[in-house]
This record gives sequence, C-alpha cells and structure tokens, in this order.
Amino acid sequence: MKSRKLPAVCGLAGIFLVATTLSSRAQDPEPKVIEIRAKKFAYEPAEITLHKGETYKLHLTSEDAPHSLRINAFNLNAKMKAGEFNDVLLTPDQVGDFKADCGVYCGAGHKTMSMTVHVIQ
Ligand SMILES: [Cu+2]
Repeated sequence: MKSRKLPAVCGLAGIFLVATTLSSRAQDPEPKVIEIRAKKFAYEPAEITLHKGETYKLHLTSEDAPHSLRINAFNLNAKMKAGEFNDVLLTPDQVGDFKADCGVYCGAGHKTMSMTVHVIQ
C-alpha cells in the first residue's frame, strides 16, 4: 500500500491577537480632575487635599465676577471666569498647608476670599 501524504493543515499559525487595551492600565494615568468654583467671596470647596508629586487638573470656573485662584507657593495664578472653564495642571512639589486666594480685585470682600490647599505625602 502506497503511503499517502496528507495535505498540510494550513492554518492557525501566524494569527496573533495583539491586544492594545493598554488605556485602562496606562503607566501615566490621566490627572485627577478637581473642580473649583469661585463666587463672591469664597471658593467651593473651601479646602482640598492633594498628594505631593501627583498631577491634578484644576477645573476652574466662576459663578459671577472674574476671579482667580492664586497659590504663591506653586507659582500659580489661574483665571476663573463666569461661563468658562479654565483647566490648569498642578503638581505640588512640597508638603504643607498652603493658602490660595483671589488675584483679581472683585469687590468689597476680595481680601477675604481664600481657600486652603493641603498637600500630603
Ligand atoms: Cu477677588
């Protein structure tokens, strides 16, 4: 009886699924978003807590007049306008309690307008 060669099974070799689902496990995740609203003459929230070395996106807006969020310790003075959002990145590089205040004169209570930024390890 003659031996018969079976045809080679063509096939599955070479099919590789390249999973590109890296987005949810990325090495550098999206910065955490913190919304801060200004209103004569206060910020909401009145205090926030951040981690040193992490990057945050401050999502800033105003409910009335132009204000700003000024944090001298981090060399930041970001505009806050009614009806607009201003996104600024902040990566605190020191631990402590820092005062943020308004850098745009906004009326009688302007000087009292402040919030506290706590930065922890
Ligand atoms: Cu002000």
